[in-house]
Amino acid sequence: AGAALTLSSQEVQKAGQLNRTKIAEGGRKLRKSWGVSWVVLAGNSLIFYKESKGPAPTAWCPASSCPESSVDLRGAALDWARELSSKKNVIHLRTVTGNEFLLQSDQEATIQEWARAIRGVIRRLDLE
Ligand code: I3P
Repeated sequence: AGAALTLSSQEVQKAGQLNRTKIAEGGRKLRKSWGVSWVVLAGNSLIFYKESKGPAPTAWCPASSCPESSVDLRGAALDWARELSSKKNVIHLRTVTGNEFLLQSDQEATIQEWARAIRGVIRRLDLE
């Protein structure tokens, strides 16, 4: 949880490990490449931290030195992705800029909690 702790200036609503792949960038389809990410929902963003590939593969690298990408949830859309993957428990996130991600967990309850939390942020931003 080191990555989340450095985000003290923003409200961390949820953090955890998920399987993740980006499937579109600016509306252009990408080749799927599933990987494990440390995902943090904070403020108006979903932030992805890559798993460390260094000598201690079980450790998450510090946020300050870790490649990360951040998704602005304003105007985003979240759906279940039953037709976009052969995996189960997959959600599909689309941003206004045409970036699309699939997020997956083997635990149905885990992905349901993430779906609820992300939808909550999207709804809050829709009302602003
Ligand atoms: C892809 C890989 C993905 C799979 C994807 C395949 O093959 O097996 O795991 O997505 O299916 O194309 P490759 O490694 O050769 O790129 P899912 O696991 O989500 O089904 P898709 O082409 O039907 O999206």
